[in-house]
Amino acid sequence: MTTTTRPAARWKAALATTLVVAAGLFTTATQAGPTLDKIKQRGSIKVGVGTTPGFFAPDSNGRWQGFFVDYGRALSITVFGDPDKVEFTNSSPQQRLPALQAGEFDVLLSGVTVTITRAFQLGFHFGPTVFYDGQGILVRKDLGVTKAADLDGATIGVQSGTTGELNIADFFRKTGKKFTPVTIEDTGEFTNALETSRVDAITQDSSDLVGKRTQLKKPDDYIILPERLSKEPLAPAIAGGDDRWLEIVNWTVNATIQAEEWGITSKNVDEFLKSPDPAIQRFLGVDPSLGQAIGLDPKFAYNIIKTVGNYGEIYDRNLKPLGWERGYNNLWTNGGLLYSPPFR
Ligand SMILES: N[C@@H](CCC(=O)N[C@@H](CS)C(=O)NCC(=O)O)C(=O)O
Repeated sequence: MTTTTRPAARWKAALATTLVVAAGLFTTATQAGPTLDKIKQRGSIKVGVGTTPGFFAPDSNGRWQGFFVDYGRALSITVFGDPDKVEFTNSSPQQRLPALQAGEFDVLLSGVTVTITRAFQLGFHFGPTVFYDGQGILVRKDLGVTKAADLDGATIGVQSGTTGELNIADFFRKTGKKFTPVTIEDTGEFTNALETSRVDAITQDSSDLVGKRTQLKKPDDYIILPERLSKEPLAPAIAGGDDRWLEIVNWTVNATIQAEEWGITSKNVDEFLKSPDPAIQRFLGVDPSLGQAIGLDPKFAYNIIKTVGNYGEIYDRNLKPLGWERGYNNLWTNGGLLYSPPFR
């Protein structure tokens, strides 16, 4: 055996050094970011939300609760190590994207659908999809309608600024049927239009309709038609131009999904601190090397799981009471679409 370094090995060593230097530069570049700087200076995260039971709604004490709200608290934990350094504000579908662009929010957790024009034309970035949804139609039962195509000639309420406004027009164009859209910005007015028979039906993400139906005076007088007219992958939305903030959003969501995959919950997370699995040790910060390498508190994932729980716990706490099945919103290992990239 010779100890002389062969040319190929030397070349590899040189390349490795270059990569390490490049990685160093890249890390520095991703540290800077206008949104994250602003959040840190302000001492809190500004989150735009909707108002739908289960997803985002203030409780009787005025404290915001819900599936998306829990992701706001998880973000607050990643940034500040505290679930409550976050301020939730309701914003209409029409107002929220311009407000995000204007810097009034740091992130929207309001059921925003990822679309290509929102990415390219409007310059928004999206975190991982946290809820796979589809557009539904809520209709008065006494119309005797059982499928969307039966709504030929109907008057349908749509919320301005939503993908639903566009999808319903596509649906009727595609099927060669007619409808009269009534475009409404205000959410209260939107459901009110259905109750006062100003419209025959309203269309929105089914997540929204399921929650809003529970708020109607006579929910049993209305049904949600079985079809889903579109794909509505709902994800956290942020303004472009802050890579590090985007990665914080990405990996905060991923942590909740990865924890569920490993069976780590808010109840048993302390048991997992004794796990011999090096991947789990890095994930929970028992081995701090991962957190140190990425410049986050090595305990960030542990703190999220301990405080708000894993994806399944967040889902069950907020959405199970409304009768939601996991469906697509299940782990890839259970036939769903949720899949976290590796924490390494
Ligand atoms: N996913 C659709 C619709 C989003 C949407 O309208 N979401 C509902 C909540 S799920 C909302 O913000 N409603 C207004 C409110 O709740 O105040 C989009 O991105 O255009």
